[in-house]
Amino acid sequence: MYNITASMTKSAGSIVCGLIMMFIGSSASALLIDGMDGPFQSSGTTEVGAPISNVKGNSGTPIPNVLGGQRDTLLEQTAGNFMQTNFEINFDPGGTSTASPPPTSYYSHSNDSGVNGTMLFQYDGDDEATTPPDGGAISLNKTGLGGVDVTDGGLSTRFEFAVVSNDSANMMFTLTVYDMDMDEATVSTTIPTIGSNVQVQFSALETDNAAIDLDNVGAIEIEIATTDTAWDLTLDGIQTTGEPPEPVPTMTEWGIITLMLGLAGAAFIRVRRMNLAGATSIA
Ligand SMILES: [Ca+2]
Ligand SMILES: [Ca+2]
Ligand SMILES: [Ca+2]
Repeated sequence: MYNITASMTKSAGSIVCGLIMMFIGSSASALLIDGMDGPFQSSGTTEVGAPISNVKGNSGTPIPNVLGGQRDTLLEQTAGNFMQTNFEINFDPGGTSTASPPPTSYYSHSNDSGVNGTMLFQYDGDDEATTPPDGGAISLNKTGLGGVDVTDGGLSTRFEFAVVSNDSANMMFTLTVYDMDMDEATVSTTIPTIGSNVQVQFSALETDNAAIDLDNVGAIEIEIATTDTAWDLTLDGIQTTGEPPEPVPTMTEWGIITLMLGLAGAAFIRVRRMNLAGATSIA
């Protein structure tokens, strides 16, 4: 038989839990920009004055774990002719995995001795042919993402870059965000040489341009560059994340919680009495 009193106890408990969760805030949220997964993607050998663009994903076959389904890259060697600068996505450290793609994949950039090369990642939706012309630059569609909310409903507070390894003390990330009404904001930050994540706070972008609308983003660009040669860098992904604010309940809200706790307690006592009464009658 449906036990309405027990049901009331459960419902009251659920409401109280819900109210408490609502007032203390929910768990952290995250929006993935690039998981550095998906189909293998790499550059060929390049040299100074011959940048290599490379695109993965289009409207027919968007690649997974990439905002907008397409990753546009531009690799440009800036020093050291006849030696190689290159990158791989789906890089398998140690090359030990037989799975394809490997279970843990990364973006890895390496430069030979005496070589320097810059890297540009562009997340601007499906705007490129999958096979751009050799040496051709990638184009930027500032509204290609169509108005993505990178704050994830206000829960995220920063961009975060998962750094696996970096051997250049002068490694710089430059993040540029474009919104749908043609504002843009740029922040540069140094990447530590020890393996720790790099964070770019939304507030830093808003300081650069107060008109930037992070809840209405049209494109994102990330440039990686350093003055050093022979640098190597491995990244595991790019996302937005952040702990939500934790509002303190007002006196009225505390009153509602107290009332609901009282109702739940009363219902619990009622169920206990009914159960005890039942046990007595059986005996
Ligand atoms: Ca694109
Ligand atoms: Ca593009
Ligand atoms: Ca704006």
